[in-house]
Amino acid sequence: MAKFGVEFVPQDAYWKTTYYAMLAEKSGYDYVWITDHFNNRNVYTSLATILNYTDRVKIGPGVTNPYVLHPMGTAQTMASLAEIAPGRVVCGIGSGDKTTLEMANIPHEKPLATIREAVQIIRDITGGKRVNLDGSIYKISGVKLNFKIPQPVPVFVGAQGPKMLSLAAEIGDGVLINASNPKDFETAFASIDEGLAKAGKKRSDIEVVAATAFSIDKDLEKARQAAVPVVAFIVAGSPEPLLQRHGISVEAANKIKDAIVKGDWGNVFGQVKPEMMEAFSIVGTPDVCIEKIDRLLKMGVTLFITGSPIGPKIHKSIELFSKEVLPHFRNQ
Ligand code: F42
Repeated sequence: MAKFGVEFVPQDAYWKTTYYAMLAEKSGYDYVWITDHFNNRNVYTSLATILNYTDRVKIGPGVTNPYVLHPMGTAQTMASLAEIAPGRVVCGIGSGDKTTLEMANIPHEKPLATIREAVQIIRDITGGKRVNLDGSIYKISGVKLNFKIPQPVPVFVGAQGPKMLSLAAEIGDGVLINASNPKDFETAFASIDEGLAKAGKKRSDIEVVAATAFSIDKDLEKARQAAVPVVAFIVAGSPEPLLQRHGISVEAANKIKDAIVKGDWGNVFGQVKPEMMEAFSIVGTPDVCIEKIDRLLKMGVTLFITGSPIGPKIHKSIELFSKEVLPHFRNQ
């Protein structure tokens, strides 16, 4: 049966994100993911608070990165969280937000090898092993936690590019794909299958996660308006081949980027075209959302995430999703 997750950006005070997470658990979601960006609240503080106020839902960073926090630190934090809530903690890790890393003058070198070794370190340390690694990135000797958790924390790898997608499938317990349109999943599955073949794994050995830009409301226009700023940022930050895949010109993307930089939001709203919304979000009434989610699940997505903005009012959209979308898939 398909699983469902929700992603929160901890841009609000901790109690608000915790309240949303409690609501998501009550509404029947299986996973809560908290994004990790320096300018927002700390992801692990948010996760610890949420764990104390929830009982069932699985939670994790979606996603942290090995450049700002060394994977030993990530492993120690994940193990500590797993002690609070055994079996409910998962670790999402990706190569990180280039802009922030540049601002901190942290070299973003060799992301593939860095992620490969980081995943091994997190898995081994949370699995209670003494870690000795003479890697091309990390050299670690004799590191071990002096407390134990029942099982290693599952590691999901956030990936967009073909090589990272392949690596994520090869080494991860799950692949977290930031995309909303079937075309992107078609391309992603080719890389995922390559990675699985390398590791001698099957599709059923991993979770394939669609981390979508999602907005639901009974009023289609309200759902759309809520998603426009998110789609604008995605278009502005997308590489050319991705824009090309969706028939969006670089000039159109640059116009949006310029308007964002100038803070000219009236212009941003004017420049975000229907084809951009279609390419980079799932937006609509419950019926429309069901149809689009169904399509991704039929392609092989096993965990669907309703990501930012979720809807014009987060709590109302979670309730609407729970009442009118989730039952459709739970009763199948
Ligand atoms: N990033 C955040 O900072 N915070 C978040 O909360 C977050 C959430 C999130 C959720 C899902 C998801 O899929 C991604 C998410 N991200 C988040 C973004 C993530 O951190 C990455 O920025 C994003 O996934 C883009 O990275 P990528 O997977 O496309 O990989 C990059 C590095 C890439 O260019 N990959 C290429 C590819 O084909 O996959 C390979 C690049 C390559 O070959 N590099 C060489 C190497 O050896 O690694 C050489 C590079 C060198 O050093 O010169």
